[in-house]
Amino acid sequence: MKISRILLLVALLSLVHSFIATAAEQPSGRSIKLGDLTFSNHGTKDVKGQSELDLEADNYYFGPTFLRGTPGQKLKLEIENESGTRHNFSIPDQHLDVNIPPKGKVVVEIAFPSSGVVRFFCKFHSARGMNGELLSGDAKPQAVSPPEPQIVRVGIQALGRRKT
Ligand SMILES: [Cu+2]
Repeated sequence: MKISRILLLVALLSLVHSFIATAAEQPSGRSIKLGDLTFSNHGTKDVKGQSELDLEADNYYFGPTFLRGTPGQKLKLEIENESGTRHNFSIPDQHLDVNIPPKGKVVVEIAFPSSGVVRFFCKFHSARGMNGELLSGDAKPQAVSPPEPQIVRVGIQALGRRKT
């Protein structure tokens, strides 16, 4: 009788413990792996209906890391570099490759894809997890497949390289 009660207690405790462990893994700031790439995860932000967003660039992440918008939505990003390190914001398909000087700020305009996800990254620190994604509609963060040949060019070249 006593032993079974102890066993029950042990079982309960381990259940509680695993629950706490799972909950503790949820906050942002953890790295997640999508395909071959590591993403320093500093959260997901829903920007549907917004035209502007402040994005933080720091060592070595973008915050928020994942932006959720509607298919085709355009968004002006004010990217502020909080660090003393030079960073970069690149989306090759959208002709974006902009350096962000230490403690500096740049403004770029991005477009959400018609479906799925588009990756953005710092070309200097992508290998250290400085990656993020634009998520269209209900798309989940996912590994990005190699560029598809049928990608439609969005006419935002002129807006992409605005200098401050
Ligand atoms: Cu960087």
